[in-house]
Amino acid sequence: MSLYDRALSSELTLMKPTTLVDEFEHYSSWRDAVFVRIEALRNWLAAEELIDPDAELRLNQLLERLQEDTLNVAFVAEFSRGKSELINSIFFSDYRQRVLPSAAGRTTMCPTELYYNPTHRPSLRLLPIDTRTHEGSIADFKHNADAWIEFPLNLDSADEMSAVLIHLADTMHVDAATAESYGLINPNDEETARTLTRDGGIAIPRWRHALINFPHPLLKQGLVILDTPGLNAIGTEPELTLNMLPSAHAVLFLLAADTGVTKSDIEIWRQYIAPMQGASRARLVVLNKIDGLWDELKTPAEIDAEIAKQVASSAAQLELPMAQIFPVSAQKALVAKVRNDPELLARSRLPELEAALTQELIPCKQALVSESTQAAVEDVVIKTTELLETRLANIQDQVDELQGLRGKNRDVIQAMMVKANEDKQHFDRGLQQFNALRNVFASQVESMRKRLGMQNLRSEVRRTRQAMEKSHFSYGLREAMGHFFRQIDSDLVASSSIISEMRSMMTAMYQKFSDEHGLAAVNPPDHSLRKYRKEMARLERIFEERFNTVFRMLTVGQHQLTARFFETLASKVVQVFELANSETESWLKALIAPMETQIREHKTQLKRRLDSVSRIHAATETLDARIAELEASIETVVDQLDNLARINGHIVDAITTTQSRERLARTA
Ligand SMILES: Nc1nc2c(ncn2[C@@H]2O[C@H](COP(=O)(O)OP(=O)(O)OP(=O)(O)O)[C@@H](O)[C@H]2O)c(=O)[nH]1
Ligand SMILES: [Mg+2]
Repeated sequence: MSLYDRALSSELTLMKPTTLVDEFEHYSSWRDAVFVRIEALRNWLAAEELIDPDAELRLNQLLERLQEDTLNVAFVAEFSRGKSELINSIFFSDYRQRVLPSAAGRTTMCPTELYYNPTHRPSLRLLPIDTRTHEGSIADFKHNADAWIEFPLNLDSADEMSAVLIHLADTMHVDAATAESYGLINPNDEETARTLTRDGGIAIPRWRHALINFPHPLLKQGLVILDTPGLNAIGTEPELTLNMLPSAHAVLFLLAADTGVTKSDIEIWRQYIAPMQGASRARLVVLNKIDGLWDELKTPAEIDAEIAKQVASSAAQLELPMAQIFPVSAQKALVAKVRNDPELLARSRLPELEAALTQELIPCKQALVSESTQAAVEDVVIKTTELLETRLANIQDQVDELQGLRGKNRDVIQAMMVKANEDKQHFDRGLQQFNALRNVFASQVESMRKRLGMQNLRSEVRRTRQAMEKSHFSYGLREAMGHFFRQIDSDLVASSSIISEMRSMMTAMYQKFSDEHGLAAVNPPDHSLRKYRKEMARLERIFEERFNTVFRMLTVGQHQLTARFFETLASKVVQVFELANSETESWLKALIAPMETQIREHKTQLKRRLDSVSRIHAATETLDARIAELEASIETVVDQLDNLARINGHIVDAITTTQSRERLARTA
């Protein structure tokens, strides 16, 4: 049993687990239950041979997403506001001491991600700062284990762990030119002049990024915590602002009661946090260090009034409702948890923040997951039900037809055979039209892939990179980037129009098959590239902002900086395009696959009908035997429909049970 587990089990006997741990576990078990039931659906569909490749792909993707589901919480603020201390007190108090280094002045020197990956040993991994001069974003480096320096974490010794984690605060001394080449200082900046030492050198972070793999119960369930250093480093690591903060499900922004809301607090808030919008995102503002206001000469009521005053003025400055600001003392909360002092814990007001975090974060996340899960499952279930119902109706028709033959003479049977044959031929002609449509689609898909494909994008990136290298004035750089974004947008617009054209052609085809051959009229799925265009516009805005602040004055170092910024931006654009591509490819499958399934089904039924009439005509089979056979298959299909509805019901139950429980809890 590790020290950690021991600490946890004694914790369990001493006090109730915090609500956040509780709710998170609850969420995870909800997700596991949903997973198991969707897996059951997929397996059943496969066993009954009712799954088409598109549905199989979608269900597998859904299962994968549920398994890899993470919940990202980022802590952002100017330095020394107490981010690391707050993380210690919310998540690591079980360790009964500080896990992350937290001290006066700048402490955390690089963005730090805490997560748990069971296939890797508990460790601290550090990416050296000089990788800033190499090509590749942090996301790229994550795939390259050799780029990192790894320290194992000994879970049995809190002291040893703290000794290792102190590396998060490592700095090193370099000359100004080196710091500039890493993009860490701006030589035109007053601040830089002030920070240079007498020999012209400067202390810079030793690491660019840190990964902590740690088996905390919450991290095991998929929580990912992002601790960030103060403003300077935020501004200079583009990936933080491009990628990590926008993908966080919740952001905690910290202020400190001892400093009040400073100019740089407001800057960070306006530039990085306020623009992040969307219902799926929780944003909490924390006013930390309220213990500084615990004046022993004042009454509790006076202290409360003082805290309320600070909350009100912070709210006014950030233009937020007061209820969105949580006054706490991270440090006293940590002490209270370590000493098991409920009175001090209550005074630290951390429980209120934890409750708000729990209430905002988990329901937001759960709503998102259940929405997308429900939509995907519903789609597969509806398509399968339609298929089975068509099959049922077809068999029923055949039974009726055969029953009508009782007591009829051979001439009538002969006529029926002719009719069945005609129907089959008519359908085969329809099929030829469908095949022609597929050929048209093939050439449309090809021209779309030329626009949207990765090859096109990569050569666009190359062209822009060359144009940037050639230009020595900021005007040229800006022009090259502007051209890059315009080109991408026009590719997206062209692809969008191909998509809508294909969709309307498919709609017409479904209508035709439904009118002429009685196939179910399916509404082909819609697909839009709008969100990718929006994302590109966002990236362009970030570029513009950065250009206006940092790149306007173009020194040699700045030129390198711009180039590196472009690399990060380009790798993000590549990522977005990869997403757009894979989504478009799955849409293409979803556009065509259901029609193919229906056609295959209809063809089988037509052939079966012709077979049975022919066999009866040739007197190789009696009418009654054939009808009995068909009735047996009706029973099979009816059973399948029942089972499908039952399995779907299980999934819906799994998704909704907990939600209503949560709603009850919230309204109670
Ligand atoms: N009095 C008081 N001090 C606190 C509180 N929270 C943090 N501190 C102190 O403030 C200092 C900075 O805390 P950190 O946790 O290192 O702050 P940070 O935001 O992570 O700072 P950087 O890592 O430098 O960006 C430390 O000395 C903490 O002990 C609090 O609630 N009350
Ligand atoms: Mg810190």
